[in-house]
Amino acid sequence: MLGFTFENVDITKLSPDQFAEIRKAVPYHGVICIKNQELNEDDLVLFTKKLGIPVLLPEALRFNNTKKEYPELARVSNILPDGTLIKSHKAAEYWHSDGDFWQPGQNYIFNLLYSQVVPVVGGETGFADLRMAYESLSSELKERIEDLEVIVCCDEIPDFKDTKPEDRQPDAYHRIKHVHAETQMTGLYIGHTLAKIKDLPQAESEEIIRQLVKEIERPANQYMHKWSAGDVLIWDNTSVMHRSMGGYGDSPRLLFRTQAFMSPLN
Ligand SMILES: O=C(O)CCC(=O)C(=O)O
Ligand SMILES: [Fe+2]
Repeated sequence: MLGFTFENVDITKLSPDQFAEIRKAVPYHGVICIKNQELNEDDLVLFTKKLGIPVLLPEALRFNNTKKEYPELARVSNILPDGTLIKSHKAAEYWHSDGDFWQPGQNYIFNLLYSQVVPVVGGETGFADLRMAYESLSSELKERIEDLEVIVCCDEIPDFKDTKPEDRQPDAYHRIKHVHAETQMTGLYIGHTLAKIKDLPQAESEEIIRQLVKEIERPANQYMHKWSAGDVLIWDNTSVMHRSMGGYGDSPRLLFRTQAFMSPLN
């Protein structure tokens, strides 16, 4: 169920049926890969606009994308636009859902990540299926989390450290038991591994999150994507969590990312 690969398609020249097939596959498979694409910035933005409403993140969260004409793009890379390598670069090496800081419903966000430079070692992106993680909970734990909510606070998200106060969103409360509006599948939703549970003492909140993360980290619930140049990955941040698996040392790695606010299909 987790992951699906499309080959022999060009995302700049999809028929309406091909586009619909790809769009529909994302929430069910959690993450899909489209191989061998050759895309420029305009292609990435155009395709993202077909998916939904592009997310415009504060400048600090676009990382080193300095191109003002493409505010939809983030540069996920250890190479600066001028070619300089950022030594010992580390980012996103913890399980999270992008867009968890948006309010419930608004957090139905697809990510698109396009690979241009693949490191010679490491650099995989990991995915964890939140539906499989929910299914693997004990019945006691399912019952325990039934009505619980996580609190996602921008101040606790590492990427927000360089943003301005006005870039921060109000705290978002999300039900941990998440029924997907489009697939009707039930999954876990915790946003990120340091999120706190509403109305619970710190120690109890941490203990429940620890038990949930144990299921998310079960290898049987995961897929590790080994990048090839030209891969486009699209994932649903409410069906899967993701993280960089790191391990690329100072080997160059360059990916471009866009995000789209999605509306459930009828
Ligand atoms: O670098 C990666 O593998 C993942 C980065 C990430 O978390 C993202 O693009 O949202
Ligand atoms: Fe991310």
